[in-house]
Amino acid sequence: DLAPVCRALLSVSDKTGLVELGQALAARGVELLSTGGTARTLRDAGLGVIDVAEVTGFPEMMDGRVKTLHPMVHGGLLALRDNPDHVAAMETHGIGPIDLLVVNLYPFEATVAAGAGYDDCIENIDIGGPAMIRAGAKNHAFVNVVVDTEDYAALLAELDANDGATTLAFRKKLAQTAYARTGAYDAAVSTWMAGAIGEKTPRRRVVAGTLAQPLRYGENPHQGAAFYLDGSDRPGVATAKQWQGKELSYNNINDTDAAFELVSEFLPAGGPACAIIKHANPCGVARGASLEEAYRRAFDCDRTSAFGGIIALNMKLDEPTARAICEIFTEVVIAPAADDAAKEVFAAKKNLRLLTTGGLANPGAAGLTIRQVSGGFLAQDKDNGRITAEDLKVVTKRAPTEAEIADMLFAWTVGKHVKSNAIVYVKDGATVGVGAGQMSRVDSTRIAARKAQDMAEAVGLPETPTKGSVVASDAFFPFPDGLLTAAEAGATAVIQPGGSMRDDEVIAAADEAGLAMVFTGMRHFRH
Ligand code: 93A
Repeated sequence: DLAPVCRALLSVSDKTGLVELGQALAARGVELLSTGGTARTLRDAGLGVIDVAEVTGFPEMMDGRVKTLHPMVHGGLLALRDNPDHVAAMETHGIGPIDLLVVNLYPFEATVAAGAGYDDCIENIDIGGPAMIRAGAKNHAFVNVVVDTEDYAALLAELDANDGATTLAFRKKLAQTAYARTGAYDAAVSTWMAGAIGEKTPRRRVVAGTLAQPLRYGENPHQGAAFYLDGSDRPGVATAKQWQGKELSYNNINDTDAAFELVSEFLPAGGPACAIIKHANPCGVARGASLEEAYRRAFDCDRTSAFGGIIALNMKLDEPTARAICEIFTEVVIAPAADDAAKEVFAAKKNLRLLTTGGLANPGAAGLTIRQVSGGFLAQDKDNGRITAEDLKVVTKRAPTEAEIADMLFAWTVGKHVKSNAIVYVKDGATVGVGAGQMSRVDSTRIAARKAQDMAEAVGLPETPTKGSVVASDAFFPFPDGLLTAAEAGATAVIQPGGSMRDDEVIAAADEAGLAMVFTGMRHFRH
């Protein structure tokens, strides 16, 4: 199953390592064919190259849209060398076999990511490249297809190990990688087009990504894992710049994403905000007069859980905040930016990772969330639902105060980012108790209140922080018990979707307890 490599076609947009590869192939006696810019680069390095135009008998035309789309190329890639008919066809038409195809595509994803206009993106959809890749990969019985500059070294090693040939196993591996590339490429085009035409819920979607980074392990050390990019350029963990610290782990990436998506709900115009995440749930979220204060108030919600947490900030990290963060062990800090003094403070903490994103994510933007189930995937629109004070419907005798409304909206927004059943107590723009991921709503209500009480005792507060708080519930209270638990803990106002069969009972209980309650008409399950 060894196939010798005698003739190669090179056509690459990313010229990294091209000259070295061309030299290495030439040194092994391989004939080089190439397209315009690639041929020029090779020739400039003193290598002998045959232009594809010479092979096809056609010039590259239509701004390069048609350069390799020709039977002289595709016949050379697709012909079965052991099929007499194919061999006869090659002889009749003077088609020479192509044993090695080195292609990397027009940088469509990078063009989109750079914010290019519609026409520019269209022009960067490679047609001839994927056609050749798919042809060569189909014919991996004879043809080697290299689509990644990182595979050049492996190719040369393979040639050296097999006296200028490659094994079938090697070519199969290359073919598998090749189809992954063309699949992801078209997925990126389709995803971009959906956005460009404003199609929020396309009937057909492709879920594909390009490998960004193999991870050391997954959620647990015995699980393999990798990080893929979907080609969208929204600020976040996927596009952030890491300034220091070791590589992010699977769990770090997951938690950092949760932290940044949450803090992005709070625009800088509304003042500094900070979210601290543990196991994908917030254990403290707060606004403050300064960023440092926002951090300290978020930290005070649950100091125990905040240890080893992930911190997201909604504005540029400054030195005082950096110093405050360094008082305990933190895994990751993510912010739109960081000033030099803050970076200097962090530099002393070698294990702390600092990520900057260049901006906040837009929580109102459309997107797709995907979850795997055995045998398939579930895909849904991202939960980008947001409400304002105008959406609130007061259902109790007592109407909430302005301050209660502000806190209720804050609690509601945090609750959207807490795993269901989610209960969030908030006072003065800071969470004071978070109940997450319980199977019963009343348990979440109790746990959040108890954690607040534990915190008060640990730091010696005179009363429980939930006294005078508001409480948000991500879905309706099915019975009055959860609401009464919140009232007992000292909450004075409640925000919830409403819509239970027993809303009347729940409203009556709220009135009885002197609570103000509003319905949002929107639910924020997050499982
Ligand atoms: O415009 S294309 O879709 N038409 C083609 O026939 C074609 N053949 C190769 N683009 C085509 N290519 C692409 O050109 C390759 O995939 C590669 O990315 C690029 C290399 O062009 P150059 O050698 O001129 O730099």
